[in-house]
Amino acid sequence: MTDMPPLSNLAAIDAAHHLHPFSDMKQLNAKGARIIQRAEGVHIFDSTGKKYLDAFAGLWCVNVGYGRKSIADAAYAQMQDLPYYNTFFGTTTAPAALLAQKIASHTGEKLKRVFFTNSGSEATDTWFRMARVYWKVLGKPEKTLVIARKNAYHGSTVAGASLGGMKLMHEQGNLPIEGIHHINQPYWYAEGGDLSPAEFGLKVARELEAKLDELGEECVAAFVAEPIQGAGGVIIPPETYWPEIARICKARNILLVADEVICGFGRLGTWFGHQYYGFEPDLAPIAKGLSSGYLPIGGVLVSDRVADVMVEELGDFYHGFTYSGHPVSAAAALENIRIIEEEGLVERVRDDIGPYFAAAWKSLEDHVVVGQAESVGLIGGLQLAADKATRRRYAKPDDIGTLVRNHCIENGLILRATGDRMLASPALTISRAEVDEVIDKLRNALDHLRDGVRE
Ligand code: PXG
Repeated sequence: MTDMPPLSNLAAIDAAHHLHPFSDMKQLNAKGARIIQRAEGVHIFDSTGKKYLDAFAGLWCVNVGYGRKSIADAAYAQMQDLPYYNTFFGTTTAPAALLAQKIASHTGEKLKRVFFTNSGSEATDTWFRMARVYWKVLGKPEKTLVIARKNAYHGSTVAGASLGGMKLMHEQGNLPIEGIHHINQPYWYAEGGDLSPAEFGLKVARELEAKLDELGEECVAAFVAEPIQGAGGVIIPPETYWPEIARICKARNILLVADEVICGFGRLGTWFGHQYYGFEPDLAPIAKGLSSGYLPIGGVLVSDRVADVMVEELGDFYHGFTYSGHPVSAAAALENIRIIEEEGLVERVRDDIGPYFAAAWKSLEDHVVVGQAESVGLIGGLQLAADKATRRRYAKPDDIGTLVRNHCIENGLILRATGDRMLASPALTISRAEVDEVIDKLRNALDHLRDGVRE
């Protein structure tokens, strides 16, 4: 960039003018934001030159790693040819059409169409409207309610925050909006009591059935869940959970929506999270790994069941964004997917680096402050515990997670904490040596917790 003010001034400029998402601005301004300047592979560098291993792939999104010149080149070339045109009113562009085709080549038999958005949140709002429209066209306009889960994350728009199960978000802005109901999450460690994980998986899945009985399935449009909850703490459901959910949705005739924003594009060692768990959603929002975050783009995968009704019977769907299918974002996403294919990154996660990461992550379970270390592919959740034997948790979970996270950051490792769970979600390109470094640094932070915290 030309005309950059000295870096020393940037934090002050930022504090004066920039309001950040999910941040206590008073605290942040007092401290000054860390300025991230450049990145390469799995590493980011701040303005002091400090290097960090980013085991979180930005925000669960940089699946192909940083510094991919070919994605920059694809965007640059597209910007010179056609920087923008819309996909409303009878037009399309080559990148948008080809990207839709490319995505459909990885989705299995029934999810053959895509509606483009700019983000996961917009994808949430999009499927939410689609689901209601679908039932209305089928002559069931009363099927409008949506069942979601506590502690889920589906974005920050009004529908996204409402469908999400985050209490703190609901308290800001009088949410959830009407027509949304939440059931419990499959978080065995904290909520499973004396049940085995398998028993607990069935029990929470059957809460969907009970909720349908209570609301009347003739009033319910859909159930939505992340295959693995991300922001909620990498909550990996027991194996019994998804088959039962899929069975109930089918038996009770409601749409099943899989939020693939984090699980999509290779993270679980499959192209999509529902493929890992072996079920078929009717709708599936995507974003993040679709472009590895190089440019904003998201979308909704639409099954034939829903798409056929929308295409053949609806007429206009009065919905869309100026930048739906933006040609430059689409060109970047196409190149991103080409890289995933060419380098076999999905297979690498399934057969090679995923199993390596799983063993390394699991090894942390021998640590006295760790209750459970679980992972699938390259997503890991580490439960901190005050007492392993009884699954007793620390009294102030947020403080504990923050303490471990801050220690990691000081040591040059970026991980995320949700309460007392440490979360990892590195680029699919991470090497074995880099996985070892993540584990060493995290273990060091766990030692710090063990040595420093008196209950
Ligand atoms: N669904 C899921 C499952 C997500 O994880 C969204 C939808 C919304 O996507 P957009 O592109 O609108 O942000 C997300 C986003 C965190 C964190 O702290 C997670 C997300 C976003 C910001 C922070 O873990 N996930």
